[in-house]
Amino acid sequence: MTKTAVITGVNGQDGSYLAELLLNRGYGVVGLYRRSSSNNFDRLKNVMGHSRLILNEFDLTDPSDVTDTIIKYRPDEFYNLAAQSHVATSFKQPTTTFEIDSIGVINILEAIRKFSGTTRFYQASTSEMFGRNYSINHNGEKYQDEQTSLMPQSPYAVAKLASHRMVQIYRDAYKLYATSGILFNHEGPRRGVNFVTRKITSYIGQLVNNLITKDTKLKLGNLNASRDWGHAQDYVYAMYLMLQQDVADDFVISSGKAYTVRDFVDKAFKLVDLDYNDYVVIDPEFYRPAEVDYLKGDCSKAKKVLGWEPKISFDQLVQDMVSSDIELYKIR
Ligand code: NAP
Ligand code: G4F
Repeated sequence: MTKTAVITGVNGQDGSYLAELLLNRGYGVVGLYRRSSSNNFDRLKNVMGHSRLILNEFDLTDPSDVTDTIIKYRPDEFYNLAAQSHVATSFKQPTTTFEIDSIGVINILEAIRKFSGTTRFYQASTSEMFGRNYSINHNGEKYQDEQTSLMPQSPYAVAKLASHRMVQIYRDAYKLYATSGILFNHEGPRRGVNFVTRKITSYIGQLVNNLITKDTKLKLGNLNASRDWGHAQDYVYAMYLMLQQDVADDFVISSGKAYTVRDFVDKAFKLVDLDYNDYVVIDPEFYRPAEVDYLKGDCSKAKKVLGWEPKISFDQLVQDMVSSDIELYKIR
């Protein structure tokens, strides 16, 4: 029988890749998007019109909308990918961030608990929850895994930590199949342009296509922060696997390698034979009130239990994003 999966944030980066994956696996997918005066379904162009895809307006912060959706579909699987996902924005909009990223998740958990107890729930938790904290292995290397304590450094991370704990509570107290993926940064050509990787590659795409010149500088903030960057296509497969286990649990999903923002920008510019120093300027506007300096995940548990590991390397990721943005701006 066809399984039904609900995806919130279906027109976000991860939502669009996950919709493709589940449709390819024979699911009926209910994709939920937030209404706006200028709805954008560009990321869904590969699946628009698919006979097993239903798209509905939805707002996570509205309890009756959430409850009605659960009652209407009583889905086999519910992937909550909707969020105010931009860390810097969360310092400017802490209340909105909390309403979406925390209260919104409680709305779903409550609706599942009351009306659809067999629905398997996936929550998009984040490595941002580790904040400045890390563990140290026997070689003296810093890393984060499921045992590392969480020390959030932004309103976004605090909101995500609250929902992360709620998922654990609903799993333990009410025996719901509720799981959180603690995903490290994952990117790709569909990444929003205000995240640092895509900001860099979209600048390069415009530069290479002569839509801007060297006089238009690329303004960035902290180049010294390290991130563990993977490809979103690999990471949505891990989400799917997490809901196929006998027992619900939380998993770190990461590449296991850390690079600085400077490494990313250097590599991206070198791919088009340019030196980033000629184009990048530091603008304090892009510094954050509090920064997370170092993220590098150890996903041994996911490898062992889920049989998951990343397939796309850092070099392939940067190449994919640069090539894709060069193509994108060619046709404009
Ligand atoms: P994204 O591209 O920003 O997508 C988020 C989606 O959520 C957007 O479609 C957005 O709609 C929607 N949304 C926001 N508020 C909503 C609301 N009140 N009701 C319904 N929908 C709402 O994020 P992503 O990169 O795909 O990430 C997916 C999830 O994983 C997020 O929860 C994020 O916090 C988490 N995460 C991401 C990463 C990463 O590196 N990408 C790592 C760890 C965790 P609009 O377009 O209208 O804003
Ligand atoms: O690309 P970023 O905005 O991603 P960040 O803050 O790591 O958050 C992303 O990953 C999290 C997982 O760890 C997700 F939960 C979250 O939803 C999001 O997807 O910034 C990466 C680094 C930061 O250290 C930032 O300070 O890049 C630095 N940076 C330097 N210049 C910049 C810029 N970030 C942005 N967005 N814009 C800049 O101009």
